[in-house]
Amino acid sequence: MVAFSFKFLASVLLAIVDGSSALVPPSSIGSKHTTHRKREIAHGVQLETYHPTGNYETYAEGVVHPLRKRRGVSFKESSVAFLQSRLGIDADKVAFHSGYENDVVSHSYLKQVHDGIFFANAVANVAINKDDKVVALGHSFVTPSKQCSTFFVFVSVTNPTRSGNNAITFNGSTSGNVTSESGPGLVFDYPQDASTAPNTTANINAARVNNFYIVNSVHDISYRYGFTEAAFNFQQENFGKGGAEGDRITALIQAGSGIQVDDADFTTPPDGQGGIMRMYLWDFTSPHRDGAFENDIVVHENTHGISNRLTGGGTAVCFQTTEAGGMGEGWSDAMAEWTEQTDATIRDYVLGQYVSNNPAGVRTHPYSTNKTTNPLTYADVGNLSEVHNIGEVWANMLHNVYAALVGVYGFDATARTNPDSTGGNAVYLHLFIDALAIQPCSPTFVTARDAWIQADVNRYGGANKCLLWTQFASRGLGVSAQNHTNDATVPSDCSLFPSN
Ligand SMILES: *[C@@H]1O[C@H](CO)[C@@H](O)[C@H](O)[C@H]1NC(C)=O
Ligand SMILES: *[C@@H]1O[C@H](CO)[C@@H](O)[C@H](O)[C@H]1NC(C)=O
Ligand SMILES: *[C@@H]1O[C@H](CO)[C@@H](O)[C@H](O)[C@H]1NC(C)=O
Ligand SMILES: *[C@@H]1O[C@H](CO)[C@@H](O)[C@H](O)[C@H]1NC(C)=O
Ligand SMILES: *[C@@H]1O[C@H](CO)[C@@H](O)[C@H](O)[C@H]1NC(C)=O
Ligand SMILES: *[C@@H]1O[C@H](CO)[C@@H](O)[C@H](O)[C@H]1NC(C)=O
Ligand SMILES: [Ca+2]
Ligand SMILES: [Ca+2]
Ligand SMILES: [Zn+2]
Repeated sequence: MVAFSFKFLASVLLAIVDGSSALVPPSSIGSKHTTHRKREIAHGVQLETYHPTGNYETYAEGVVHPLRKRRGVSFKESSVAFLQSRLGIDADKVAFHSGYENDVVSHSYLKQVHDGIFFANAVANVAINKDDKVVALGHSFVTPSKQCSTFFVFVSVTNPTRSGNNAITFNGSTSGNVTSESGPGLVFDYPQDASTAPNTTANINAARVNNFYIVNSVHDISYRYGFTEAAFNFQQENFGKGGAEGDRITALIQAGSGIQVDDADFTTPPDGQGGIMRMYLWDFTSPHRDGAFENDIVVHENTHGISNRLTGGGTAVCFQTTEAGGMGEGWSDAMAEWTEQTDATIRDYVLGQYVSNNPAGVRTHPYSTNKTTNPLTYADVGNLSEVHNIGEVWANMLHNVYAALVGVYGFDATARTNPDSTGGNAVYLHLFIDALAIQPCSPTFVTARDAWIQADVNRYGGANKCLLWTQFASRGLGVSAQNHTNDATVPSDCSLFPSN
């Protein structure tokens, strides 16, 4: 979402667990940001949810698992055996939820079982590299003193106007009229007339086509970097390539006939159920402007689906805490920025300038490597409670990482279609996607940083270790950062690395 939190339509999750019951004691990260989230579920009704602390360990080149010497063992069995041995629990307490293998690691997403009952948010993820060694373990397993329940309310995804395998776009609502607009030869030429109302037939058609195009572009870019069928993406058909299908994105243009203004949102149900993007009109100008024409807002919304699906194995329930929800906003802004940078000159980036008719856009600061232009650091998170504000801190750290990678490796204009590119923008997007898949459920700034550094070991042999540490540390997320207290230190072997 651009202006308010996300996806509570899709999932209301109650996880009631005694804080002292964690199997492995929670780490010293003490702020409620990392374990709680308050949200309004009806007018005046607030719900505070608790989510077990996500413990996270990364192992650089990897550690052995108990089944490594046996032949014919699947990565699923290996990951279950590793979790059992690491936590000292029985096999019947662990169930395999989902998993897949990509070009650098295999991913297993596990859940805790007790007497055949699954624990909401008591999950684990294990990544095993091509050397058959475990490189990352995230878990929030708990002792079975109290039970958790999960409830999902789903909106049901069927009256097409603009449809394809990855997206279907409607005017207003899914009960909107069915019109056929594909011209001969698949020419989609629907010019916008910015001087007339956004809800003229011409402008609605233009908005639909633009939104459809951007959603398909995001599908194709993210697919090439690892958000595939097996990695729980959004497609109507999966062509036998794994994952659950029937879940393309439904995009509603001028949702609710454009009555709501100045916002956009995205609902992410689990893999196999379609994502819903709702775009609205913005009333900063006359005539009003349609969010479906602001490409970075479309990308921002779409990226909620990507981050929610990649983290935790397609369950889409891993960003429930305040900190994780905030970081979700950050990943969305960062991906939007990635699609808007066009060359090796790293410009400050501002989201939402068109709809707001304001060069400052809809965030508090431009994303910038300049600490005067954007002074946000990790410590600010402790003082922030609104998810978009928290997201700005994370997105700005990622902006700095992006700038440093492009500074070293240059910018490759083919990166959108060429994931084998060695350009800094391609390296960045690989780490972005890879890290989402190996980080724990309920990620924090600290665990998400660790996931980036581990992702770099997995794919690039750790070539960017010092670059990454230096950039995170420059914004307070150094080696000893915790509990929203800044730390600027980098590992000792990185101390001579240039900072910018
Ligand atoms: C974390 O910070 C909060 C607020 O500053 C403080 O109340 C809490 O005691 C701290 N926890 C730890 C473990 O340092
Ligand atoms: C739906 O569109 C068709 C033409 O595409 C038109 O004949 C019909 O009247 C429309 N229905 C409504 C309710 O607008
Ligand atoms: C366009 O929106 C205006 C209100 O903003 C409304 O009065 C008008 O009826 C709408 N036109 C169409 C074609 O829906
Ligand atoms: C869009 O939907 C509104 C009602 O939701 C309808 O009045 C309008 O005619 C539709 N416009 C187009 C171009 O389909
Ligand atoms: C950072 O931004 C400030 C304020 O715009 C400007 O004065 C300063 O020169 C900038 N620093 C660099 C290194 O560009
Ligand atoms: C957070 O707020 C407290 C109290 O207003 C203030 O003392 C502290 O400097 C703030 N921290 C940051 C990083 O802005
Ligand atoms: Ca899917
Ligand atoms: Ca823009
Ligand atoms: Zn958002």
